Amino acid sequence: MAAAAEHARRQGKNFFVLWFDAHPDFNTPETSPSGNTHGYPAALACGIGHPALLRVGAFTPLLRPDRLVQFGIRDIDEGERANLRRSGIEFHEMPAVRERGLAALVAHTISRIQAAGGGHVHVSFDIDALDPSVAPGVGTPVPDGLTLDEAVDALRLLGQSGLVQSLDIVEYAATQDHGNRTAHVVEHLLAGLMAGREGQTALVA
Ligand SMILES: [Mn+2]
Repeated sequence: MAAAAEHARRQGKNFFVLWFDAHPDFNTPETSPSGNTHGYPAALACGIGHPALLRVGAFTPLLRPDRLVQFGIRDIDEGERANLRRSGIEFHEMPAVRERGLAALVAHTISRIQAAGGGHVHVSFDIDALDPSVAPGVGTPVPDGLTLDEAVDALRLLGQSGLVQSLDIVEYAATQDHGNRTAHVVEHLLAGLMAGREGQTALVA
């Protein structure tokens, strides 16, 4: 994300992050019950957290809080929720995703970004956004996640938008996987994004 933010700045583009995850990863050392730095990166990207960790990128903040949108969230710590609210982060928890539909939420976000003049959209996809029955190969499974169809449809829309310039798919835990099932799911996710990018140059890191 730090590298993508730096690239976007060099191109003179506004930097947006669309974050798919069961977890907001918006803790700070003060709010984290576990003290696990794994729960910090979204907050750090927005310039919130321990000074030593804020130095990971070339500059800080990497990202304006109003340019971060999170989907599929269903495991939030209390202090973390307060951090999200204070920063004004738009985050869509699973009940809202079920009610409005992931594709509709993503389509709305795409329109908003286009209306703001577009920019560099980075997609950060934590595999635990998916339901553990779909993708068991993750370190921190949380029930009631996205279906594979929901995720692939959303990524296809993002591919079609032409806005996505960089992508990470994270948290694959091979030792937790059942016969490569989750690895194949990741292939479907990538295929969804690329299907929407017909005629465009693939730029995936
Ligand atoms: Mn996660």
